[in-house]
Amino acid sequence: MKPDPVESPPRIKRVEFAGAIGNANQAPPGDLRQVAVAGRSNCGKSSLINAVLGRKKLARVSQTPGKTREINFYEVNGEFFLVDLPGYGYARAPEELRDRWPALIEEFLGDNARLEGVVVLMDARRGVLPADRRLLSFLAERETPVLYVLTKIDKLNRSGRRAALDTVRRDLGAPADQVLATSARTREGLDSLVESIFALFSPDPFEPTEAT
Ligand SMILES: Nc1nc2c(ncn2[C@@H]2O[C@H](COP(=O)(O)OP(=O)(O)O)[C@@H](O)[C@H]2O)c(=O)[nH]1
Ligand SMILES: [Mg+2]
Repeated sequence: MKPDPVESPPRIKRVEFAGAIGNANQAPPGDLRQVAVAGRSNCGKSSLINAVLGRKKLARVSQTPGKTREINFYEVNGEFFLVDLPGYGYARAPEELRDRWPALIEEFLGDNARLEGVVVLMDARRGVLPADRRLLSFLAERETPVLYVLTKIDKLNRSGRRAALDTVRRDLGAPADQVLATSARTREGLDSLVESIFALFSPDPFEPTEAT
């Protein structure tokens, strides 16, 4: 038997906008498996998606938070969809929209056989807020794998970072390595995030596995 080849980390090589849906009853733009990205409005979701997918303006960085109500699908390497969910919990959104977003999000996430996991973004300076808890308990009930990601970590100094990470880990009861610290601005943590996203698909579906 040949020894295992040294594995290079998975990379995002090719990204295409695949389509958008406005409600959870609409079909996704294909059968690929999905990893969704969720977070409060203004948590830095668009910036992080753009930074991770390596294309400026792929996901709109909004000057008017809370406006995006669609679910956008980005096809990555022709292998899976990164799914951009609407931001939730924006205090100044019109009431009927504010109430509808969580429903849209929960309908989409709740009954989705193609969903491999959800990346939940939280502003590092704000930590886990009630709307995040609602989403996280919803996902926990369904045993959906979750990656916890702090955003805008560049805004904190060293001790602030440690405090933010400790607080979130304690709040979530999450093991240390399940909470990632990221910055779209400095690109800190983005390689780890990409690796963690690929790791949601296990066993590795992107390499041919040899029968043993
Ligand atoms: N310092 C810093 N600011 C960020 C970062 N990511 C986003 N922002 C800022 O946070 C605000 C909201 O970002 P956006 O990506 O539109 O958030 P979204 O509403 O969650 O999509 C904008 O003013 C961004 O410039 C980051 O990593 N570092
Ligand atoms: Mg946005």
